[in-house]
Amino acid sequence: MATEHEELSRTRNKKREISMKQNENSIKLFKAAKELIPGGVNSPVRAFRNVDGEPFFVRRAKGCRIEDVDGNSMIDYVGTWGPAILGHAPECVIEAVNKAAREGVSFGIPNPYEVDMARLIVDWVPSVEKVRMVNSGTEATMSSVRLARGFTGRDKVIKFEGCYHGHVDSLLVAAGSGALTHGKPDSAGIPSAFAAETIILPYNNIEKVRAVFEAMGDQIAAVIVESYPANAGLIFPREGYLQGLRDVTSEYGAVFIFDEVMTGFRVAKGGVQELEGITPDLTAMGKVIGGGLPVGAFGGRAEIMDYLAPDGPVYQAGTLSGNPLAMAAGLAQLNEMERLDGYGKLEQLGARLEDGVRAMLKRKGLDYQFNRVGSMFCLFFTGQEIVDLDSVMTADSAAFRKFFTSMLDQGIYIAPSPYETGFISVAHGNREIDITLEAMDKALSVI
Ligand code: HOZ
Repeated sequence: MATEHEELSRTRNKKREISMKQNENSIKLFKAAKELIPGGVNSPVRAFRNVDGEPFFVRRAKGCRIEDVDGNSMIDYVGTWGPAILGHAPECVIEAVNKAAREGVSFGIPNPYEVDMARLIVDWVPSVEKVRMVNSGTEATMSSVRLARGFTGRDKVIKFEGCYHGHVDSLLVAAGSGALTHGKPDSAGIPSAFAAETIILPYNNIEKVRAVFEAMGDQIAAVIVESYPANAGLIFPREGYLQGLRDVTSEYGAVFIFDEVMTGFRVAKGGVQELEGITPDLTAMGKVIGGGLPVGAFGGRAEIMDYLAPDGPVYQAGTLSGNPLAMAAGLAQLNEMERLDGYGKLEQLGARLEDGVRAMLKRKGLDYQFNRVGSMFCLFFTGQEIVDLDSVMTADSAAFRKFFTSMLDQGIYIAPSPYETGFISVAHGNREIDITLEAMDKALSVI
């Protein structure tokens, strides 16, 4: 018997057959994938469940466009979930990876690219004095938390509702991103003893953080926060909130961890900490620094980083960490961003999109919220001011679904979830932004 989801997918695919050129190759691949891969995907939010559909499969991607296996071409605002800041497959990254690969694809022995990458991160990210490379954002946050615990000799960690720090056991509680999208913000499989060490608080409420520190400050190893939460839409901190977190952690000797996996090297060279003038103790990084290859990093005060093995007692390791291809790809991407004044261009494109969206909402008499910083943006289908997860959850998810479907049918790909952030790349241009605004105008008329 067909599940409700399969019924909905069928209806949606029928609609797509009419409006898109064709999608039978994607349908065939997804059928095969579902027999071999849980849910047919290697990361849940890709499954299109929240938009009553089935994913398309990509054949190639170049610049700001992706092309699926049926030949449909789309303007892409997912950008491989953030890394593709120069657009897809930029020549500089292809050349760097090719050149590195000819010398060897993995050594498991120190290589010169690692030193160049470490130097670049230390130069660009204000709070980082030493850095260790890993393979994903999840590894970066997981290792940061372990290091904070080892450094302080304490166990408890404060995290905030709707913040997503990858699929780390102790952080997969009240989480955003795919966990929220699929209605599983508290994953099964996390021992209750682990979850008990995580204190969950609402975002943007400094009084609650202070109250917890006053009650048990000597047990708290760390406060971890997404610098700008970007896995429950895109939320901004209230005036003074981040400084408040900095102050209270300093006062009680807890480690302040900034998760800049999404925002690092994206909103500015030095991430949110550069924009806001905040100095965390540790920073988790990923996405853009890998140039599209699997990379993460965590870094911060030398005194804390030196607690890592082999110098210190906190163990952390990885066969592929500092992989030469990944380092070469990331270095090429970041250097090209600098050469092109990429951040200036992204701000111009982001402002064009924002101006267009705001004018459109006004014209249509809609009070929806639109948040943007540089090339990151999110439209919330609610009139409530967005300050925390509760306000995010007031958004109309049925309206988002219709909006998403209409955008896709018009050849614009945004993330298939209302809880993800959109990304503009340097490969987008005014033309693409204007096409997108026209599509949004139509999509907002059908919801
Ligand atoms: N964690 C990513 C969204 N914030 C999704 C990763 C993926 O599905 O590729």
